[in-house]
Amino acid sequence: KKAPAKSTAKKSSAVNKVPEIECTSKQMQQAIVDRLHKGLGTDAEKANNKAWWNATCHAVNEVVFDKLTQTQQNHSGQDTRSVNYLSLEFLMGRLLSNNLHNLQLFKVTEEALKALGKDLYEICDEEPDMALGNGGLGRLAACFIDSLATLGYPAIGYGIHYEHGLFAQSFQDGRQIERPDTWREYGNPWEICRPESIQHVPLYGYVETVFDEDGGSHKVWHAGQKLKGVPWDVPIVGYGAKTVNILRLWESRADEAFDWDVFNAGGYVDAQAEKSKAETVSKVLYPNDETPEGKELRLVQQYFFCACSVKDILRRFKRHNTDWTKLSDKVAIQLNDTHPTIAIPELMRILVDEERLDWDFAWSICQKVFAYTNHTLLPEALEKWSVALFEKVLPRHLEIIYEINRQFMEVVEAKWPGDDSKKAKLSIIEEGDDRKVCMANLCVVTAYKVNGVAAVHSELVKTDLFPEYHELFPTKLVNVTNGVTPRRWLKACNPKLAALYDDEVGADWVVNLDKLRGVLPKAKDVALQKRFMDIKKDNKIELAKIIKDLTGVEVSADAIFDIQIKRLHEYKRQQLNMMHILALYKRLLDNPDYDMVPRVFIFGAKAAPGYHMAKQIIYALNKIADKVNNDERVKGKLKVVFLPNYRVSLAEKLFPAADISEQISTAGLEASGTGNMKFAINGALTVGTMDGANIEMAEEIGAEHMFIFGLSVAEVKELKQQGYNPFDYYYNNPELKSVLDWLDTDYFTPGHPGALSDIKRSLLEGGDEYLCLADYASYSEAHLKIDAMYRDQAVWAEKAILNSGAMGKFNSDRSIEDYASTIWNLTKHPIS
Ligand code: B1H
Ligand code: IMP
Repeated sequence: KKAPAKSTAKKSSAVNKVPEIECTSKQMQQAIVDRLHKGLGTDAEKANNKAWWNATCHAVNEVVFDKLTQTQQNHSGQDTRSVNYLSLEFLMGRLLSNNLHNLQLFKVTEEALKALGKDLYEICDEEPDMALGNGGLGRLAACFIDSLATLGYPAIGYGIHYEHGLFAQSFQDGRQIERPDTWREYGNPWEICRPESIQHVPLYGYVETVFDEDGGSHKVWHAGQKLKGVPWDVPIVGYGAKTVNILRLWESRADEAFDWDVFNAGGYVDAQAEKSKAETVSKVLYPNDETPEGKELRLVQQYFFCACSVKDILRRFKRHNTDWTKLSDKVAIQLNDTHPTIAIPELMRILVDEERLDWDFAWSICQKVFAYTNHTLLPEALEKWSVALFEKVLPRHLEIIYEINRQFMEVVEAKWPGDDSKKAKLSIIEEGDDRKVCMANLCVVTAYKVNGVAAVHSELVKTDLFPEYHELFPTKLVNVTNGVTPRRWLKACNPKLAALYDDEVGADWVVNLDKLRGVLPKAKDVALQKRFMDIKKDNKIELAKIIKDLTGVEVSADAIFDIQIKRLHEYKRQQLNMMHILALYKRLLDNPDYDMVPRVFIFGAKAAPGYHMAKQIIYALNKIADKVNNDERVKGKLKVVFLPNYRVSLAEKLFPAADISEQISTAGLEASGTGNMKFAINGALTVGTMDGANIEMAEEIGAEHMFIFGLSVAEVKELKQQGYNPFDYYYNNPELKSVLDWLDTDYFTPGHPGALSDIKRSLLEGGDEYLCLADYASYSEAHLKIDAMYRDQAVWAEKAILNSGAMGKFNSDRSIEDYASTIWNLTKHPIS
């Protein structure tokens, strides 16, 4: 047995503990009705739920804006050091319920709406998700800004104000259909437009060398196009509502100054075309999780938002400072993956070309300002831009990168004299027919710290991804394990379990998740187990209704709810889950009395629109679901549902209702995972590989309380080195063989034999890159253990409590404290 307080994580001390907003239910009623009347020009009789939602948000904003102003005045007045979190993605989800919880106004508002004949939960369901992100990376950014505000750190999130977030997904005959997301079609109450802080962004054009009178020279970039960046601020309310930080999102518009030229030349229509071209820059989020698009528009998006953000940061700095040596005292810029890398040469350009600082001085500043988080080892995810494209879009930045690289190659030469292979590997410019700029290399060369997102990932960053850089800069590469905010992912999404924890360990677990350890010694307590399992059952009943609504499939809350929700990617191995489902189905058909605890397999996943195999797997799962769910021979023991349009708001209904969490990536490929944490906090047991944060979860929880299976990172490497042959497993495991052969028939796709064959082909002739066959037997065995354990509800309840209670480390407050102390050197500025 594990000793209890095993977490070595530092305690996070939130500064915002005491609720201080005085607001009675009557006052809230009044504020909401007022907003209906005076803000929306309607009344309680006419208003639909959307209007009630809008009015409630505006009523809440009256409190939020006040706190926002206080915080911003305080930070600005004290000229505090702040962190600037640059991210192309912020997957915020809905804000009403979360803001109410963080303001500690949820109960009051619930009562107020009840008195007005409305249900707060229904009103919250009206809110469209703010889906400005793809998956884990974007949601992590959202959890981090929640924690930064909760802990009282001065921080700004910078991103893009996409008109369309991640596409909405539906299914047609089992195939994924993408539709544009329209989160702000009718406006959004949470954002404030700030035309007073507009920025101007040059693009394209050419670079001129201007010779100075003193014999020196400097560069002038003559832009071919100019964009205007309009900032929209979303207030980020910390728990306890003392600190309200901002998320600043840039929207692109045509620059009027530029348009006028065309207009005056008689080109009114051309000017309109320019305008709409400018607006496409922030039009849509690229939907490729893990596989960046090398398209011009994406590079323009990246530069546009970095240029706006860097200028905004410098504008604030210059309000109080003239001494550039102070920039790194006041400003930390965190690059969320390589997507905002272009901020580095942009800062250099401004310092050298515009502020006319000496190159070496400017470079020393840059090296103290930027830090970079790496989120993936997948080779296809490492961003590389073609030099030709760079030269066209950002000619001056390319020159700057060349100069950074030239100087860096001297460092490499000094360390490894004459070693050209080292230079080729470390160079920011990849040579070849199509020369490339390697963004990760530029980040590592510049940043003063580079972090991975879980212990194993950070080790692999040192040993496999950047070993030479690690040799060169031995203290640069560090780890900060990911975390998730317990406000959204327990308190708001699972109110019943949250209330149980309030009773058991005290309500401040919400700002100190380690407190949940208080339930560990009571894990065998029958009364606690009953409350815990009753809550789980209630949540499953709720989810069963949603499943029925969305898919028409009836599922029983007595079955094991076995859930895999995440982006569809072959490395995440939804296809392994699928193979096991087929095996169960086969067992049930071969033996009508096959003894198994009824199981509902639940999926939610979007596939990148251009990712063929991912879309095939969705299709296969939908087809298998159709067949299984309508087959009476399985006697209701097996159900498969694929919920359409997985998104944050749906995730909030799934995590609390899960018995089993599927975290089954090939070891070494999931950098961290954060869904794994959300499941466990809500009392699901994990079936998972020793990958990413699963490893640290096993350290905290005890591996014996999880269903760990499959090859380890070292074993994966060894097997690949030996030469992996999936056919060895295919021919040696008859169940596996028959399952894969099934995919060649038209059993699941009547009239279309072979419609699923390419999945089988990629697992056999294709070489099974992600080792599904190698891990299959072990996975299947883990599921037998799940089945056996579930039969003893006391044991299951005990394990569920042990999982949830041990998750303190995976609080994003702890992650932020780690960043603040090891990377940002940031101090709290509590707002009184
Ligand atoms: C993660 C991405 C990502 N890693 C490129 N990398 C993208 C890469 O649009 N793009 O081009 C988008 C996203 N996302 C995820 O980050 C990891 O796979 C997870 O394991 C990790 O938990 C998450 C947060 O660190
Ligand atoms: P993971 O890949 O299982 O770690 O999932 C990461 C987190 O990202 C999930 O917990 C969700 O909050 C979020 N997420 C993943 N995929 C999607 C998606 O397609 N839409 C919205 N959110 C997603």
